[in-house]
Amino acid sequence: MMLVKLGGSVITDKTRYLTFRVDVLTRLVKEIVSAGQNVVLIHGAGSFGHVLASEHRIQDGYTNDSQVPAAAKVMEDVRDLNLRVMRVLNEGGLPSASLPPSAVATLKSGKLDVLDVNLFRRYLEVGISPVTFGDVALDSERRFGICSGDQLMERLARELRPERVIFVSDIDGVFTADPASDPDARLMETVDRATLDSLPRTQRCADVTGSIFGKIETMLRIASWGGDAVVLNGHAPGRLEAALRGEAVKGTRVRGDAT
Ligand code: IP8
Repeated sequence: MMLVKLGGSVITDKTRYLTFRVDVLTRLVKEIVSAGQNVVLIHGAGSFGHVLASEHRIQDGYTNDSQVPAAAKVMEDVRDLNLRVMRVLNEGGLPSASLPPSAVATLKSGKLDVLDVNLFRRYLEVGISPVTFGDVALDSERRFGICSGDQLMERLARELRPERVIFVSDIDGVFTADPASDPDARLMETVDRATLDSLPRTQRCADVTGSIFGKIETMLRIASWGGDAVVLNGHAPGRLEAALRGEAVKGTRVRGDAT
C-alpha cells in the first residue's frame, strides 16, 4: 500500500481563495489508476483552508468568539474541496471514501490525538481508497484547531506502514537554496537530518501549518521507521506514477536515521 499526500499547492491555487485545479487532479488520478497500487490518500487544504484559517488564527485554538463562525466556515470550505476531489477520484476510476478529520479525529493542544485508523484499514480491505484531508477538528484543550494533512500522514504512516510515502508538491523537491530567487539552487536527491539543518530557512507561501521544512521534519520521522519517503513535483506529468511503480524518479528522497 502507498500513502500519498496531494499538496494543497498542487490541487488548488494557494494564492486565490477557493480555486480548485481540476485539470491537475484529473491527470494525477489517471497516474494513480494506471500505476495500479492500493493507495491511501490525503490532500491539503490549499486556498480552501489556509486563507481563512490564517486570517482568524484557527491554528492557535479558541481565543475569541469571532473565530467560531470562521472555524465552521473553514470546515465547510475544505469539505467543498474534498467533495470536488472525491468526484474526480470516483469518476476517474478510483473508488474512494471520504474520512473527514472534523468527524473522525480529535486534537490535543494542536496535535493529532484520536484517529480511528481501523476505518482506513477496513475501507482498504473492501477495495475502496480511504481519503482524508487537512481540516478543522475539535481540540480537548483549545476547543478547536487545525488537523494538518502532514499530521495525518505521520499517524497513518506509523500505523499502516506503507511501502512508500509520497508527498506530491508544487516543486521538484528540496533545494540547496530557494530556486525562485537563487539561480545556483540545486535539487538534492536525498536529504537527511544533517543536510536539513544546514539549509537556509526561506519560504515562499505562508501556511498555518508550517513551511516545507516542517514537512521535511515529518518526512524524517516517517523515514526513520524504515519507510521510503519521497517528495516530488505533481505538476510534472508522470512523476507520481513512476514513484507509485517504485521507479527512480526526479525528486528528493528523505532518509531517516534508520535508513
Ligand atoms: O493543507 C491545513 O492542512 P494542510 C488545513 O495539509 C487547514 O497543511 C484547514 C488550513
